[in-house]
Amino acid sequence: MRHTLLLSSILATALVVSVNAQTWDEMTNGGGDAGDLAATAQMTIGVGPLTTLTGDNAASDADLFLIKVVDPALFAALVDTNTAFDTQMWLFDMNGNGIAHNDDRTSLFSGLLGSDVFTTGVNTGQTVASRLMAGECYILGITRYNRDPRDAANVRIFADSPFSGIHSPAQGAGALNNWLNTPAAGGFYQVTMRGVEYCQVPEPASMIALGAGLAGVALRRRKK
Ligand SMILES: [Ca+2]
Ligand SMILES: [Ca+2]
Ligand SMILES: [Ca+2]
Repeated sequence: MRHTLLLSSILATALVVSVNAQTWDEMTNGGGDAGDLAATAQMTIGVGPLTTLTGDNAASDADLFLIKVVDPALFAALVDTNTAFDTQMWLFDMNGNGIAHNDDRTSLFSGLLGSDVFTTGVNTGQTVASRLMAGECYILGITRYNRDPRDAANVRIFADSPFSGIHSPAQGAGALNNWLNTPAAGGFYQVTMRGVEYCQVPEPASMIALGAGLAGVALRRRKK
């Protein structure tokens, strides 16, 4: 009985730690480069709100992450000004179909809000929120200017300008297939988000394994 209580409290502690972290780093949490295409997008795993995303932009890189939008109206993804380069931001569905793009929101840093109204493309005049469903996972991508996504026919998925525009997909554009242009490495980037959670909640088995690991630590400490 005491063991059950101990394990329960450890699991509760592990959950609280996960909720408080609220961050995802491409290397620390993801273990390496976030993929450049829909099939290799990096899964974010955790419990509760995901508020900060960090990573490293290599030469000719695109970093795609799977995130869950839980509140389309509140949705925000804003590149922080501590980022080292001229960013571009991309939002795709799970199959790589374009949803939204911005290049320069604040100075050269990108950002998208649920309340933004599209200024180009097939959804001109609609809000970004109207293209999102609560509880669905989407692909959020970061590239350095001017690495741009194209479909299998090498058609640009979004308009390239104006740079301040909120772009929806171009008429007839297909899903993400390749990236155009080859910028030098950009380095560190950070994105602050609202209305977003981790795409995947940890498996119960891994939570129990984590609890068991912590229990082992607790037992070893008690023996001293
Ligand atoms: Ca990448
Ligand atoms: Ca930019
Ligand atoms: Ca561009």
